[in-house]
Amino acid sequence: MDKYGYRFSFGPWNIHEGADPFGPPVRPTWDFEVKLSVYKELGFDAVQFHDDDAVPDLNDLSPAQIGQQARAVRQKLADQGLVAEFVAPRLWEHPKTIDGAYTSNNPQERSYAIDRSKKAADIARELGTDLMVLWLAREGTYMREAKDAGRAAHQLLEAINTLLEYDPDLRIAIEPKPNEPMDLAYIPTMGHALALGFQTQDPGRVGVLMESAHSILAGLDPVDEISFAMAFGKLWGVHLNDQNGLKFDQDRSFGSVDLRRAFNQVRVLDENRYWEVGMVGLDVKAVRTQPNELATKHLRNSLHMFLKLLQLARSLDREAVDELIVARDYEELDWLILSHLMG
Ligand code: 3MF
Ligand code: MG
Repeated sequence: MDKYGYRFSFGPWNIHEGADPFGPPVRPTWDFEVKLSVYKELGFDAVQFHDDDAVPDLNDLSPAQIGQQARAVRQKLADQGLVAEFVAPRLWEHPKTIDGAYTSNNPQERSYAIDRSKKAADIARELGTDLMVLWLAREGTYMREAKDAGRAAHQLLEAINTLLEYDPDLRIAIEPKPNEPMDLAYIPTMGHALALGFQTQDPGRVGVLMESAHSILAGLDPVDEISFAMAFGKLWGVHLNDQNGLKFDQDRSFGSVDLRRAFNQVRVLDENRYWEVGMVGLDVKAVRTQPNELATKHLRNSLHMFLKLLQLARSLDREAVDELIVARDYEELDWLILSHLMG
């Protein structure tokens, strides 16, 4: 399979059990080792981690034990010819993160969040990656009056500065999302994430990760979110997927809802030489109805979709596009793109 220099990744959570808020799991849990064994055959190169995907129950372990377990995972990756792309601190499940993590109203809970994030940075180092992804899951409110958004911005800034200081090699990519689990999140879009990054004490080490579904949930076009971040050299990761309108976060297979939107995401990534700066992460989940033994096809489909759309992006008649732009014949441009996609 020719991947044109692109590297692909997903996280262990992308082979999942199909639970939703109204029903229990419908598929058994795959052992981590079994998950690792399918990456290569599906065409993937790298693994994304939450800190506890790599080191389960890390809150109960000493730094030495955490280091030891992370090194063992690194060996398992190497055995499969894989590498780690990033580590994300899981700051949304523990009881101490119920009111947010860095923006909790309780100072002990805020310091728990920082300590946990430092452990995630240690794990990243042991796994051989310098990249931390921050999905700020519970940094927001259900009740607007419960927190102060301005204070929260400073708490987030302080937390990121603390991590940058803690590990001078660490790069941080903020993954914005407007809602779910919170009603309203403090860092909902690329613009918010970039603004926060530029305010830190070392802006060169803070970038963003764009997830298609998250942009769509914010009422934005992931294509422009990608371009905006890449205009400033800040797109260090993507979570490509798809989303049918403004609902819960669906994590549908890439391109399965809106082919043209997916085409344009690939087109702008490629025009900006994304393969030189980051991996193509596919944050997709199999729909709940998918039988267990067939529950990796969403990953296969998403990767193949990317590569097919890449060919279409590269075979687009750019001269014809430019001429239509000059003539302002956007209706003909519309037809050219649709015809190109339909083949
Ligand atoms: C939530 C997400 C998360 C993040 C992951 C890494 C479970 O909507 O997209 O996936 O991507 O936690 O930051
Ligand atoms: Mg994601």
